[in-house]
Amino acid sequence: MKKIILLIIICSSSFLYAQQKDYAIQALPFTQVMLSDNFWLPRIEINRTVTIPASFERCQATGRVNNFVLAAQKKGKFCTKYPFDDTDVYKTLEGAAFSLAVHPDAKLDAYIDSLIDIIAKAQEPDGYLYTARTIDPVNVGPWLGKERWEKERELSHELYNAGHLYEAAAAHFMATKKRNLLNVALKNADLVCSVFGPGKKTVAPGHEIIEMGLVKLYRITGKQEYLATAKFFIEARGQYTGYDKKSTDPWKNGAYWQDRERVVMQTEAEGHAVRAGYLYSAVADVAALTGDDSLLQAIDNIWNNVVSKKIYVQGGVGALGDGERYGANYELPNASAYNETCAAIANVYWNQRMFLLHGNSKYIDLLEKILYNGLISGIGLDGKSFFYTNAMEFKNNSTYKDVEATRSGWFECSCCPTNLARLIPSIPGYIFAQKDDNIYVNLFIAGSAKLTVNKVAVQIIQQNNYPWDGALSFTINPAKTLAFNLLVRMPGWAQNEELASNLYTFQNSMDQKPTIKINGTAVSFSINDGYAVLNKIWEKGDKVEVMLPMETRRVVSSKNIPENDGKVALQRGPLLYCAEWVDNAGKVSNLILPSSTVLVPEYNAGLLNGITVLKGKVPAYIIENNQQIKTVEQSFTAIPYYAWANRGKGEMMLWLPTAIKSMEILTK
Ligand code: FUB
Ligand code: ZN
Repeated sequence: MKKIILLIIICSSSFLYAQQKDYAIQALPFTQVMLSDNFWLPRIEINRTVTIPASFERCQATGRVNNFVLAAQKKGKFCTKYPFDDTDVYKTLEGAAFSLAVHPDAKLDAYIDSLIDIIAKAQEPDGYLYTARTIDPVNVGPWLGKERWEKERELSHELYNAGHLYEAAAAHFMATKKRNLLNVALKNADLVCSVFGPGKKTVAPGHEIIEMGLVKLYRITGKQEYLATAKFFIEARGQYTGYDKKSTDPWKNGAYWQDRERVVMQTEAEGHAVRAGYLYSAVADVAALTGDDSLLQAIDNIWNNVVSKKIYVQGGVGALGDGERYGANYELPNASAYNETCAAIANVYWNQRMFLLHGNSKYIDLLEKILYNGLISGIGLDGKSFFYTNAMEFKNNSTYKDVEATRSGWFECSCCPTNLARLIPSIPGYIFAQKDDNIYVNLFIAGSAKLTVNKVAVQIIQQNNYPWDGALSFTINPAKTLAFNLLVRMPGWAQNEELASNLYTFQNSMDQKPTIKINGTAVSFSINDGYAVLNKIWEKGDKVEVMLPMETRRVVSSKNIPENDGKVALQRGPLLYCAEWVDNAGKVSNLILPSSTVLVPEYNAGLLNGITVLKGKVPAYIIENNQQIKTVEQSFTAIPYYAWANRGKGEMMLWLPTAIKSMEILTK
């Protein structure tokens, strides 16, 4: 009897610990939000019915699943290319679990269980799980050391694989309450915690994500050691003595792995952009859970650096293909822009966490920009074709090998498709957040949400035609009359702020301002940290109507990016636009968009699953008989950037010149 009582106390105190410090604001889980939205619901459905099944098929067909089978048998040869190929199975499984959480599907559930069975059998008795070694530990590939963890700092991805396993396990446990994958993850995490830590092995994981994964396991179990090990890995950065700190080569000075300096000393986003995004997300988690202000200060500084110097206007990060990494400040080339889809995903994770820490809408403004532009450009409208890189322009004479103009079904290194498979079903979890009796409405996605305020159930119904229309309606249905604050995000773009820095600005300021009505009556409101604060004793059926002025805006970039001089980008609401060949007489690199051009938005239900296009007349130069340069007036159509490359291969430009400055004549 005594034993039982003691056990209960231990469990509940660790649970309590987990509750002591955390994000001040909590996101409303996606399982509490039922979408009816025309923009996102079809995407989530395609993810469920096309992307996830295609992804599982590709994991099977390419040998990724077979690697686990071989590891269980301890015979054969690792049959794919990269040691992190296990993670494609984990990520797809994570997406499938999220999907299952809101869409019960016995067949999928059983398939997942069968996969988990295969994964569990590949785990070594002490918890180690990494098929690239287990299959044949004597003959390992070049990215692996002879011993476990030996090349973790550089290339082996042993802890990266573990991190994705934990993320998948946490999702699967949340969705099904089954412990089959969770037990595999916990056994692995226990091994990791027994190997790494103070007085044990130290390493700055070569590709971050284990830190975020450990935090998720900590939240589920309350086991302090998981959080401590996540913090240990973060603090291990900047400690390795083998780098040449004077070198400017990021692989020699450690910057590639965010390992040049201790995290608390870092002020700039550097190195591999996906690694960086996962690190900053984990730093936010650990700062929230431990109250470590020095960590918080570091990510605040790094965030400011990204937003003011290292991000593309469509929200992409990681400008350089060489190392898939951040460039120097203002190094944002258009012709060779890399912008890996996974980096956009990592940046969504990070910005959500920054919001949960600070409660400022600027983080959600950026999250929205990434989500509606540089992230979903990564997936074709068919749900099974993907961009690994997200170009800023594609010209017919482009010679940049990394610039993709057509999407592919899969890649040899297929991190992006499987990362999308897990991100997309979780999107409803970014819509609402709550701190006590403050309810934040962050994203304008139609549907119905269930919350609890002071123990009273509240339903919020969102209706809108966003992002095409700025008219938003919210019906508030508390179970009984109840006072709380409804904090509705007033996007920067609706208030003349393109981004929370001067990297990109709107060329002209807009006179219209957002307006709000409650039950048909216009109300005045104050804006606090970017939110309209609506304080009221709410009654069932109360209706809030928000009007966000949605004009077509021209965006200009800071003089610090000289190649954007004299060019504009087009934005309407949260969407950035681009000109694509197919709508513009087969070519776009010959178009000029003077400031006098009037652009008219026009909704076209039959185009690209329904989009608002921008139409106008522009000058285009054409060359006649290889002798004459002529300027003609031509119809111009711009489409949302995310929708390009769904109608064949051809030119695309996001930044458009406003005048002809000079012209190159072909000399051969
Ligand atoms: O290294 C694992 C993944 O492969 C990275 O996150 C991607 O950038 C790709 O290199
Ligand atoms: Zn990727």
